[in-house]
Amino acid sequence: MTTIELVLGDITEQHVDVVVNAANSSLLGGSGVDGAIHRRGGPEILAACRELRAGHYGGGLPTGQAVATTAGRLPARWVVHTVGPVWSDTEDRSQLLADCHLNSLRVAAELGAASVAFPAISTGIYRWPVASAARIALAAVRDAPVELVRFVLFSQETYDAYERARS
Ligand code: AR6
Repeated sequence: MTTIELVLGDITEQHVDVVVNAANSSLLGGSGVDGAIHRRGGPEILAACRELRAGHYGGGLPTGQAVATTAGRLPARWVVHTVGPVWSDTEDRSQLLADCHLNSLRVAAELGAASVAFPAISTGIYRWPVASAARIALAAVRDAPVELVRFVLFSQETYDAYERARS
């Protein structure tokens, strides 16, 4: 049985095995949670991302996929980078958002991680409505291959949406 926790807070402060980053396909950083992770984690994370781009991920990380790096100076052991879909009014991209969660958990389990913290992927710059994102995320982690999944929500509004989607 996986324990699912919701907390209001900053994902860069979480003492878990894996912190999931809502990255973009370049893997070379951005704003929002991506910016915070690189800022707090230090240059080791970017160096590891550059190596990935120089190797298997020369074309970038496709939407819905996930890949691990060091967590640098973060209290976590690894960062798993995933790329959420940009919200679309005309196309249903829900499966890609579910895939972000499923693939991040698979990569975490392959590393031997027991605890994973997720941000509210795609709900910032990528404009996914938070009530919908919360439903998709919570459904995707239901049978997670790890002991603990913690959603770290950065605003009360996002926290409340996840709480509503859980009940
Ligand atoms: N801890 C937890 N959640 C956070 C933090 C934090 N420190 N900072 C922001 N959030 P976003 P996206 C929340 O925009 O929509 C980047 O530039 C934020 O309030 O970070 O998937 C990437 O490089 C929101 O609820 O990610 C991509 O280009 C959630 O994290 C693009 O943004 C996600 O917001 C990805 O957009």
